[in-house]
Amino acid sequence: MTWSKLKETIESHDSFILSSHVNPDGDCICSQLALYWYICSLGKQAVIFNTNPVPSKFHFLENSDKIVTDHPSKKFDVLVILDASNPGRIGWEGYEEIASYIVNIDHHKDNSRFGHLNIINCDAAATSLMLYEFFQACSISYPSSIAETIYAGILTDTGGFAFSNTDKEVLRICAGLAELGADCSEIYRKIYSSYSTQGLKLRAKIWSTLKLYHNNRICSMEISTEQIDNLGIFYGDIEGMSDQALIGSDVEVGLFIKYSEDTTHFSLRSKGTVDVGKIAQAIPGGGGHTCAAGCTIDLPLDKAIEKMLAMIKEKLG
Ligand SMILES: [Mn+2]
Repeated sequence: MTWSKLKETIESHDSFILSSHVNPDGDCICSQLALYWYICSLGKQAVIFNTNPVPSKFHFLENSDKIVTDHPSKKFDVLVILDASNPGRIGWEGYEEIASYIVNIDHHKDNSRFGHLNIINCDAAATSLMLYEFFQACSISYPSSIAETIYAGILTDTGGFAFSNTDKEVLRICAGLAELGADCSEIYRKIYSSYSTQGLKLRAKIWSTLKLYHNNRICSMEISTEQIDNLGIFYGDIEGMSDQALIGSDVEVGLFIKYSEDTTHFSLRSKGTVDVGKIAQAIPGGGGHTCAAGCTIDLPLDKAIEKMLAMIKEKLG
């Protein structure tokens, strides 16, 4: 059984580095923090290293201040990559050299199984939910702070229990986490009602760029990296804007676009008629799920939008 293999791997090594994908979301951070807690609880050494910092809305999570963005100079026994489907997603170089054994725990269906130990469950609503399964399978009991962390990871990867990956099993697990001490409304408030003043001003700017295409079936909003930098906020603080592009009743595909002079990043959302994961995968380095995906096209904004709209229209018919 794979979970016992993970437990054995942790028990038989001493030092661990945990990493996840660029622009980390709630599931990245929460799955890392849950595993970090377990490794530390055994008296072993663990470092969490991500390319980008933790968005401020997740600062309430225990040990989120321990996550570093400086590439560690030392080597570790084991590298665990969580919630990332291929090494390109982690955004840093030299992952093969930093540890001799690589574990990948993930739920993306485009996973390339690049680890020595791959624990991949494409049916799991979140990687954090897989950590819940690990603790269950190995009878590992954990404090309420970790129930809160796992709950927060599931909450964010299901879009606040709104995406189609929310099912009775997810709700049952979350009810169990609430029983263990996760305060549902408090966690929701901290994550979803936590915008900084600058973040709100930026959101107003983004809303003003709304455009509709293809009989209102495609909606896009955009922001330049220059505007983001000028307001001095983290990319993660505008993470939820991609979901906002999908709230129109006629809209089937939503796009949230971040662009610089010659590079255009798309966060894609779908209500299910179009598999945006497939669209993102067609672009090198892109990927994701049926209803939520991302990719970067190395073209200026207008050319990149043209290319993206053509791909979506072809699928929408
Ligand atoms: Mn995830």
